[in-house]
Amino acid sequence: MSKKVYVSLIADLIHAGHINILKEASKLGEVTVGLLTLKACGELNDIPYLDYNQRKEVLENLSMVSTVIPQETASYKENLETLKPDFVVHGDDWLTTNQRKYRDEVVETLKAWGGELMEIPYSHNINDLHIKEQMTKLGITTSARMGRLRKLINAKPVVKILETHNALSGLIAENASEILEDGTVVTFDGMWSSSLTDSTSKGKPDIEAVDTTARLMTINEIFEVTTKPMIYDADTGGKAEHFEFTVRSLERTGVSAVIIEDKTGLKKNSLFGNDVAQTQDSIENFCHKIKVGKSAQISKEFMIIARIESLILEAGMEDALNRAFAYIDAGADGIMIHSRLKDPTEIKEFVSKFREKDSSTPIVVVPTSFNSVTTDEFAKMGVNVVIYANHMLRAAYPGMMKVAKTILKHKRSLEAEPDCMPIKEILELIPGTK
Ligand code: SPV
Ligand code: MG
Repeated sequence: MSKKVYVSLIADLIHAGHINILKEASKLGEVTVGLLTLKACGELNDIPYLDYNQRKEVLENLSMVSTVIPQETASYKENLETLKPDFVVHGDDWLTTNQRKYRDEVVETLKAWGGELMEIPYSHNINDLHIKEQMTKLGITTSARMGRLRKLINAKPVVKILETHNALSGLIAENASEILEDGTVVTFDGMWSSSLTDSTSKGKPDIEAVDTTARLMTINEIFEVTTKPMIYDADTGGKAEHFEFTVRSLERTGVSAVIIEDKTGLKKNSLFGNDVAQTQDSIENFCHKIKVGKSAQISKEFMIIARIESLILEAGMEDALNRAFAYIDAGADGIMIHSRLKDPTEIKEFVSKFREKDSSTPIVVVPTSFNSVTTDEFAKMGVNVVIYANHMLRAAYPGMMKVAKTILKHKRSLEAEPDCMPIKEILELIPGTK
């Protein structure tokens, strides 16, 4: 009887490196590919462009592959224990990456029935990451960018979004990364077009005074130099008749989601709370606006997310929950629950009560005030999207003001230099400057 061989793959872009591994694997016996599901890919922070069935179809048509089965987690353990393969075949690259823990688990698991791990020398001149980097440099299509947010929400425990108010802050959201203590590389998943920071950076108040055309100009500048998905803060969405057009314009531009808040009249920023006069819309009116938006939408991927201001305006938890379910019934694709308290208790209470009745509708939070909660904690609570809504602009302004005042004080710029980026660095910051 031929030996059983197991190969685990994402197989988004099949290249010579994969073919080499599958060829070697098929020399050992009958190959079963454990194809990572979207959730499993999310655990590895590697979200494929192609969906599961598209990837499966390619693999099933390769002569080296006998069977394709789903691998539901980044860990191989469950599939290995069911299949009990004689061999697992993998590139030797995982010895030095954050996948090392899965490798060690494979070795341990195989011991139970005397299976063997075969490691094939990694093809250094060709790998997915490099190809994906090259593709990212070429940019992204409007529809691929738009659809990406839904994929990320489905795949990842929590989606991290950073505020952007111009192309430069867009580049930060695109490129900023950090290596954590356990070796995991973390990045932001997408961008937030904030009404507060887009207005502020144009020197205007956050009262819907900057019109949609001007807001879209900012987004187009950001989209010229980035590939990540964007969530758009549309304030109240304006009149339902106008919101229809906003939805179409956002879709055409490639924005993934719009958030509208259930306020009416002259909108003021939520972080003022009841310190300024603000009125919440009726459930009926707001549901009508959601319905109009949903029927204006052309693509399947675009999302309309309803933002509930009940906690901001001290209308109570029950009102917030009633509204959430009414807005979902009207067709909202997600809920944003806002709070301006430092203490996250009311947010936690909302999420847990909401999740008792609805386990799947995405929940979005903007933890500007309740900033002690980590993204991991939000994920455990049942939150899907966390938006850091204003930090890039709030970081930039004090730096600029300090330097301006230092120049005034010293009647020259010498003393301001330590607070400025060196000229050589700014010249080389953007590739293609030379
Ligand atoms: C924004 O960023 O403009 C928002 C979030 O709407 S908040 O400022 O918290 O209201
Ligand atoms: Mg806003």
